[in-house]
Amino acid sequence: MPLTRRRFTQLVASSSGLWAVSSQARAQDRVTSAAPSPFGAVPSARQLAWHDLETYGFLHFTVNTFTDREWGLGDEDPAIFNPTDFSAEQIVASCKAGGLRQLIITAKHHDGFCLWPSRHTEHTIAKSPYKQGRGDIVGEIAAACARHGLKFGVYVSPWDRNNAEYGRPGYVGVYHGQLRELLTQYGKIHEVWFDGANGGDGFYGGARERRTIDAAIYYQWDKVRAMVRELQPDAVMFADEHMDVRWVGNERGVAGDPCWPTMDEKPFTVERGNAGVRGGRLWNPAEVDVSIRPGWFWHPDENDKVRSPANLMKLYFESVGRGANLLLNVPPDRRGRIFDSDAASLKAFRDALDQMTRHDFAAGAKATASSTLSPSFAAANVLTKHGAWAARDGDATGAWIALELPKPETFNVVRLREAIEYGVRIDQFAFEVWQAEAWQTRAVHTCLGPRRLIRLDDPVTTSKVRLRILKAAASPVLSEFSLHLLPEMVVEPSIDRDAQGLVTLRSDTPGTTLFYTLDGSPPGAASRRYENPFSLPSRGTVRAVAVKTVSGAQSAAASRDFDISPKDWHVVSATGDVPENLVKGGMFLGVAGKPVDLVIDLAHVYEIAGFTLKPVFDHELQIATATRMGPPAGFTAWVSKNGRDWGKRAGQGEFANIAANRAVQAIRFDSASSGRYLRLHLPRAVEDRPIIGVGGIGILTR
Ligand code: FUL
Repeated sequence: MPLTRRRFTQLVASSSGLWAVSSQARAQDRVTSAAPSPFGAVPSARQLAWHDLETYGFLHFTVNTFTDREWGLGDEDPAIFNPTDFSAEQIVASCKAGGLRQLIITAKHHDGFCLWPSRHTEHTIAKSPYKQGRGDIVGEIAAACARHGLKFGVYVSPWDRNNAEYGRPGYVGVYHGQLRELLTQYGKIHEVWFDGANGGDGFYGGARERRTIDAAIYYQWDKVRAMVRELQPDAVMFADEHMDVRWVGNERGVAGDPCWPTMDEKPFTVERGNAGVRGGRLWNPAEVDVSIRPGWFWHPDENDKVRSPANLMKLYFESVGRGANLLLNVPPDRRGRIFDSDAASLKAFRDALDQMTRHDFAAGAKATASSTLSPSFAAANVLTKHGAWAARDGDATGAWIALELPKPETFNVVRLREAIEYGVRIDQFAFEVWQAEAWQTRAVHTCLGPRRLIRLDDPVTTSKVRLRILKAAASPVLSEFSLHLLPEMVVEPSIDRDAQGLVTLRSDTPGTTLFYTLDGSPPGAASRRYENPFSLPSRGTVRAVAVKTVSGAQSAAASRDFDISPKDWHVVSATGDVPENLVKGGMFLGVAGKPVDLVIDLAHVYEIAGFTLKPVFDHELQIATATRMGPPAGFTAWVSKNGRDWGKRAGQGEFANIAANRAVQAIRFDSASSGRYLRLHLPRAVEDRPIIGVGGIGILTR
């Protein structure tokens, strides 16, 4: 409850004994400061502090950075971990310049390699050449965060593909011990990140086998929770479910709309993680984890695939703007620094955001409302940093608050926040502007919650705005209603090619013209203008920009490398439904409980360096199929000239992180083989789902 000025004077006066408060004054005071009663679930103090972070960073850094993998196997030689020019200062300063308020480092990823000298395993930085084995990257990052005023957190993977005892009782003590080291040796920790990826193949001290565990039981979460609470009481814990902060259900950077901060006790599904549960008993808000690059770790061939400032802004509105927090991964490179283009993009995104928030056009407005609970909860509080407007009890659906600005202003972003310490009260609302002598609705949304940012397609000029509550479970309590102008930012176009080899460019930004190049040169308004889909059956790189027709504002360049198109290909055999979909696009589903074997005739002989596999998204399926279907966990591949003689296999491996991140997987063989036929054996789906689903196969000839 906000402390009003009057209450404050009273407290000072009575505590100093100078002024006896009369009973009449006390009764009066109860009326002026009457507070709303909380509705439903409310956040804990640590969750409230977490909500204020809005945007923070992930640092994915380990042996994978040097092996070019997304998931290490656990058999990596620590000697490969050797950043040549590591600088915690550069990493933290770049993240701070990008407005990230906390950094979470992968202290240990699934490969088991510890970035600090853990006493519970030999597989650590102490065995690496970095600082002759005397380095401690967790410590260096923690110290740099403290210097720069950023909060600090740790990711410590429960799944450990290195440890010989993994899957047996012995490892659990190791894991708890490692966690204890992290919680006691590095000062204050504000978030502990428990990754849901669990079990499966690993090195496991040389056993090289598949081990399965029941994650809900094996790690003894009750003990883990108690340890974190005892040693770091202000830290929030992240996990898919049943911790302080939940997973949003995808790694694409998109929260549901709505994205309720509450959940119930039913089992987690990606849909429920994405949308939350209205009226759920638990305060369990969503964190949106996404990388600034296609992968979580730094890969040299993704240096031209860094998200642009406009793309980051889109992510921001689709995560933070829907009340979630954005956990943006910025992976250090092999030097041990944030790569230039990642740092530059992040900084440009933040500069635009700062430019937007710096000025609030609602400042100085006159606020009126359908009702006010008490003077302490006056409508004008929505214009200040503290306090809130509360409507009278019973004034819920149909309540409104209006702002009359000192003069007409032009804006394109509206920021709204419920005072969540009183719960989520608003189900649905409309934002209206006064124009042509009438209220006009500009946006309608379900869920206001911790934060709602409305981004209007075009700036609007007006001197009166209104928020109308279309449905509420309790009288609204609103802590912010502000108006801003986001500088124009044009998102780069998307570039897609269909099975016939036709390339389509698309822009989400209305009023843009698209331009492209095919020779690798930077595209601009003088490049070829995109009118219709064009044919690109063979290999090529398409680079494209969107240019706003009226203002001339230009997007960053989008770039896509295409290999041979599947136009002339043919599926010789495949165990499952609609084999041709493997090359023509669409969905291929295997037979329940069976591996998938498939052979593709590529029509010509190519030097085959690898292949691509497009996963199917669960939301593309009927719910019943989605829970039974999963992308393949791994593969064995062969190449043949005639489709009969296959020789030795061209490659074998896993599709790293395919369950959570449904991006196209690009698999490169150790060496290229010349052939016309590609054969794949896909033994099982992830998470032991019965049916294997595939959204398409491609080849890599470079
Ligand atoms: C996933 C992991 O498997 C990825 O490698 C990455 O760390 C991501 C943040 O979480 O579950």
